[in-house]
Order: sequence, then C-alpha cells, then structure tokens
Amino acid sequence: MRFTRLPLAMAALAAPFALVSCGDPAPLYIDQAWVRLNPNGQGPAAGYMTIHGGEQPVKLLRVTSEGAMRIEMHESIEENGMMKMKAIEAVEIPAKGEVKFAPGGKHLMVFDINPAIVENGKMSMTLLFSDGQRLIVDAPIQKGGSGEAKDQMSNMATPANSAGAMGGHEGH
Ligand SMILES: [Cu+2]
Repeated sequence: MRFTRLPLAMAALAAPFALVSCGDPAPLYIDQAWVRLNPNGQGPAAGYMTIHGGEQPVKLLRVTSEGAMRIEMHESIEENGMMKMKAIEAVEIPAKGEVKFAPGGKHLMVFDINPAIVENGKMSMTLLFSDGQRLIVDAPIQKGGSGEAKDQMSNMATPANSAGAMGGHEGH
C-alpha cells in the first residue's frame, strides 16, 4: 500500500505546471459569474457570467445548482420597443469565442434560491456542455438594489401577457 502514495503525490505536484505550459489547448472556462436577487424580494433571481470557448465549439446545455430548485436559460429580446423574454434550449459557444450572459441579454433565471446560500453570499453552479464537460463556477450573490441593476429594471417594460409559462419573471 505504501507504494501507491508516491505516484499520487507526484501527480499533485505536476498539475500546476501542466496548466501553464506552452502549447496547451485553450480551455473552456467561465468567469465574471454573479447572481442578482430579485429586487422585488419575491420571484426568481438572475444569473450572469461570461463563457470562454475552448478549442472546439460546444453547446451549453444546462445549468444546475444545489442552491436552487431550477435554473433556466433565457434571452431578453426587444420587440416593437418592448423587452421580452424567451427560454433558450442551448447556447452555442464558438471555439475560442466569448459568450456573455449579461443584464438585458442572455441570462439565467434562478428559481427558488435557497435562503441559506443567500446568507452565505455565493451560489455554486454546474454547467453541462455538449461534449460532456461539466464546469463548476462560484457566483457571488448581489442582494439587489444597486444603481445599475435598478436602472436596468426600470427601463424594461414587460407586457403582462408575455410572461406566459415563464410567470413571475420580469425585468431580467
Ligand atoms: Cu428571464
């Protein structure tokens, strides 16, 4: 048994160097993830992030979190001067490209966020991609009411009848 310890230790030491060596393929990764609680107190929170494509194009298929009942991918679109939402099934991430989930565009709709993780200040999300990769990202939780977020909200006039099956979700 004692002989198994050494190779494991060496592998652990080697890992940091592998990450920075030249010629490594560009990794698929996520940064600038954050969650904004619904300013109305009730209703779904919104999640944002930037996804950086790797060597191959992939699709983001699903986002999950143990801190929420359900996460949907949505897109805000302007139609006849009105902001509307639609659910999106998958998001293409071009090779070495960049896809932003940001206020006014693509966003995550986070349903029934666990109050305990809100208290904790961050939500861990798992992103599932079409090539089988699963990436985990920690998103700090912003408790809402900040200037920019509020402006965004007030500029959005969502007609009541556009909510449809995505009820209770305005202004993301
Ligand atoms: Cu939405």
